[in-house]
Amino acid sequence: MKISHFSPGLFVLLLTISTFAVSSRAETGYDAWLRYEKIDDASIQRDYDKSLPAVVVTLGRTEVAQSAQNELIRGVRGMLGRTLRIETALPDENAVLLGTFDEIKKAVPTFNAPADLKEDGFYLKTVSVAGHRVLIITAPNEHGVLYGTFTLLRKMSLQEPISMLDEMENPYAPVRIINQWDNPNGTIERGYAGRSIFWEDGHVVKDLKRARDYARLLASLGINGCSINNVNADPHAIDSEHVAELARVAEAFRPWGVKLFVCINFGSPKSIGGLDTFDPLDPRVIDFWNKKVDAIYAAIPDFGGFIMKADSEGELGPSAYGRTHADAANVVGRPLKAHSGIVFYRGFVYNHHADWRNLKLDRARAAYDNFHQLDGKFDDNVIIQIKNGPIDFQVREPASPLFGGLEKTAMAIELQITQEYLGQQRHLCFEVPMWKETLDFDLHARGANTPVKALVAGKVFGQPTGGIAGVANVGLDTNWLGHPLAMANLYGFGRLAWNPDLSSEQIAREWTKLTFGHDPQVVRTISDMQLDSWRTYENYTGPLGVGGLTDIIEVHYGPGIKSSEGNGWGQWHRGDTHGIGMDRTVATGTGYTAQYHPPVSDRYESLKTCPDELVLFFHHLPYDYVLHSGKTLIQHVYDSHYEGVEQVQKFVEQWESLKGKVDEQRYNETLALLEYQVGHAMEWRDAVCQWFFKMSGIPDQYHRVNNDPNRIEAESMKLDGYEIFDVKPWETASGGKAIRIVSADGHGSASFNYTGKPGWFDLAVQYYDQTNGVSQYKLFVAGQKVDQWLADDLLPSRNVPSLPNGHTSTRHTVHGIALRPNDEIRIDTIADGGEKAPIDYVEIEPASH
Ligand code: GCW
Repeated sequence: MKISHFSPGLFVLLLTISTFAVSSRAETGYDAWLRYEKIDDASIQRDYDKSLPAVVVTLGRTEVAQSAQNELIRGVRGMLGRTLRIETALPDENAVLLGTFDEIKKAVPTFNAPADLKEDGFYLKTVSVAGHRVLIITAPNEHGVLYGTFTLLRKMSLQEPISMLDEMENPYAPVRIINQWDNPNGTIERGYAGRSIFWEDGHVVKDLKRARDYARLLASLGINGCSINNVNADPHAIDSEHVAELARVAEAFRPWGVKLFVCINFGSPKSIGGLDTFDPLDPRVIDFWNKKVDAIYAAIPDFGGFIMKADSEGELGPSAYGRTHADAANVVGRPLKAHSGIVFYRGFVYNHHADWRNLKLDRARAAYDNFHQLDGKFDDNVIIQIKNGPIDFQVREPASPLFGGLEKTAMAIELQITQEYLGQQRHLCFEVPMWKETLDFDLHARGANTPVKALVAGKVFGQPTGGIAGVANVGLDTNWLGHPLAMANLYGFGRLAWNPDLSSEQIAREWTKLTFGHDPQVVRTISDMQLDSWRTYENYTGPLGVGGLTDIIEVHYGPGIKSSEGNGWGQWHRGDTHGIGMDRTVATGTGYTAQYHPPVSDRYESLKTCPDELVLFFHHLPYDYVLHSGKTLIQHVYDSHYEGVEQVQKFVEQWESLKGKVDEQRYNETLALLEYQVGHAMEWRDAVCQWFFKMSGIPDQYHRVNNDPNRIEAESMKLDGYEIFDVKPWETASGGKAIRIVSADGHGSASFNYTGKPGWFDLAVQYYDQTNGVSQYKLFVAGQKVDQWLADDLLPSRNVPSLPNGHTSTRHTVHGIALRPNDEIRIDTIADGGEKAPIDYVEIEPASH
């Protein structure tokens, strides 16, 4: 027996080591997709040992060239456990050779660079030189060499063959930039993963390690620019004191070929320049911007340029002087041009004091109405940065018609990686399939075959520049974005910025392998979860293109269905007792559909052709309207919300099937988040369904809505130290009411007697976990304490007004409780600070495990 060669002790030891390697190594997520995990497949390891030379020669002397070399050494050491030997000239053996075309040509005169490589593109080619195999990583510029190196390492991490390489890649578009909405005080607008990695206390942080590591992550995807301050810009970010600090960030980015960009405040000439005006046509203002730009370039010679939000949501802009957006963009763009800098001027301009009673007004029209008429007036280093949809990063929007409305102006599409309206990295929501729909959407801007991706890359109307911008908002959380699965969005953004033709499936699978390894079950399960997650989120939040039904006033997280109505923000859905949806038709509505080219305009204008998924974006419809699917609108709302919750419950099961196959730390973190998501999805479902039921008066054909036989409302329990109160908005509590402690000593108790059959059950307590206190909860069954917990979560994300509502509603489930008729179920609580241990209801379900 072969086994007899092993001593039993050794066998046990080997087993322990191998299980240890798979399951219990804690991983924080800091390394993201650049883990360079040791390749454990022996045949692949052998193959790489053979095909990868032992020597690396880097011909360039720049910092970027050095980064490429160091990265190659780091990656190979991680994956193969070997340290490449550095030589300065081609050795008398096989080698990896890194250099630009010019450099390679000198070292290998027979080498022919492919003619069709563009800036930042690269070429991986195995050649034979003096009988030795040389793996060349080359490009027209050093950035391309770095991107080629990362690509080779990604191939190895994906365990793809590398023995005879002959591959060339060009980026789809020149602009591939990240925006961070960080404030100098260290907070991040719409950031859900901790404080800024760049700023603290009004200054750039001293230790820029995180900034350097971030630049490396970005470079690994081919991203070449990053802005580091909020578009709602503090003017001081570019005063003389801060320019010196910005230079340090540029220095941290430089080795990774990432250019620094800064957001500017259009009022700067006045607020920091000492002028009494910021009129873009005033010679003193022109002089201010010229000098400011020169001063920045004196400190940062490779500075990328500015990003500008003007005349939007209270930010100052050219309208103060009756000037145009073109005047504003050009006055800052001209001095930049002398240094090859660019200005991104945001298309996100709309009136947030609009009259909601006027049914002809429409925020969706704003970007096109503002910018279409200025086409041709912008200088060629001005890029109009346009959000993917016409409103504001909602869960489902059509592509912005402005992409098809500018023929003589450079554009970039702005995507939001940070999940502002998509669950704020508490919910799993992989955005790539959503972005793909927009990028691939044919706007028919010049006949057929003019997808958004081609328009923004300048390919349709021959613009020299353009591309893609992503609002990432990574923070100090160790894993960058908070949720262990959320980095798939940053990865996916970068991959699409480089190549928008990649499929969502490919991106999901790549990311999963790089992040969690190659176990086929792990790869399949996590990719499936990611790929289903956006539609799942849409299902339990906002249906049929109506928008998110999210509370739009403050935190943009939980439900708050009427918050969009009756105010000037313009995210109206016009839901009332008759029907819901914005009439954006030419025939009877706001005329928005006319901003699209035919046949797109016709498709949206007519109910016959308008797709269900966007029907409420374009049409106001009665609740009993029958969709193309054959369902009534109202039944679709009910069904999709119940399905959505079931899908999240399935995510939990899918994830649990990976126990032992994913390291414990990320396994546990993700499981906790998914379980939380189930409870919050239920809150969403119930809020939306209750609201639609009340408005429409039409019952759910399957009798689920407002009919929860297993639910005991807190307001119906026996209360001690508690009072009943109306939750606002009403739909965010079951039945509109909940209870909160009012006793002087802060203690409360709520109880009821179980009346059902004996058996095993799960008990779920739906309560509100605010940020302004840590209440204590103890659950007793027939006098026996079965669980206790603290309401110590910071929902949704640390910095919200803390009230019992759709943002803070959360669920605690105790599994496997034996109940007998007449058992008393009691919750004893202690309030803390402003959090009065609020409870919405208890639900008793047959035990799931
Ligand atoms: O979606 C909205 C956000 C604002 C943001 C604005 C914008 C930076 O709620 O927080 O401000 O968009 O994109 O300018």
